[in-house]
Parts: sequence; C-alpha cells; structure tokens
Amino acid sequence: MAKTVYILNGPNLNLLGTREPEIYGRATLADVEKLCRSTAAKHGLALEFRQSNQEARAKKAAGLIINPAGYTHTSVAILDALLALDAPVIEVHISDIQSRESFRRHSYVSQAARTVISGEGIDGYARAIGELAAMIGAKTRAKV
Ligand code: DHK
Repeated sequence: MAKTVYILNGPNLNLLGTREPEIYGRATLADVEKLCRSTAAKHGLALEFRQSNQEARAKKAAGLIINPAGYTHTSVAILDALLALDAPVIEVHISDIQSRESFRRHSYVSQAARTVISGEGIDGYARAIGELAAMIGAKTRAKV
C-alpha cells in the first residue's frame, strides 16, 4: 500500500492567486494541489491535501508537509502538535520569510521541521514532496 503524505495549508492560503500576487504569485491553491498530486504520484505516494484554519490530525501520515501561513510566527500549539507526530515534517513557505517583515523571520514550527523550504514559490511544495519521499523511502520512479 502507498505511504500517505499530508500537505496542510494554513489560513488565507485559500486566497492564493488573488492575495498579494506580487508576493505569493498568481497560482491558486487548486494549482498547488495539482502540482502536489502529480509530484506525489511520481514518487508513488498517496496524498491528503488540506487547507484549514484549524489544526488537522494527521495520524496516518508517513510524512507531513506544512505551510502554516500566519501561524508559523505565532503558534506554539502547532509546534506541539508537530512534535507529537511520529513522522518527518517539512515546513514550506511560498515567499522568502527571511527577507520580509521582522515579525515573519521567526518560525515556531521550524523547531519540529527536518527541512524548511522558503522563497521558492509553489515549486517549494514539489521539492518538499521529493525530499520527504527520500526520507520515508518511497518508491520513486526512475525519471522524476
Ligand atoms: C504564507 C502566509 O500566509 C504568511 O502569513 C507567512 C507564508 C508566509 C508563505 O510564504 O507561504 O508569513
């Protein structure tokens, strides 16, 4: 059976495409999901893709990719939830949080993340899936 990877997207990421496109680009969350589904398929991974303003349960996850959006910079609760998870976590940001306002430069979530990918646009999600696939030993096709 294929391993399941969860991709969780925090608040306001449902507005991608129209929200500050000069920072987040023109791709919609549906475009991100499409990219993630095709990348996951190449790695033989099953995918749960969610957008939520609340914490999601990911008990069956072999690995988890999270863009916590604004909660990145505020939420000890999300950090605690990730620390309780027995699966590798990758943190993704579409924009480069280190080169924006000072309040965005600190991430609580990073403490629980094996890797942080920031500032690569939505391609960062595809890279995260590839890195997670390597971490969890997914059966990646030769030509990805
Ligand atoms: C998305 C958000 O909504 C912001 O609150 C973060 C992140 C950055 C992103 O770049 O994907 O500060």
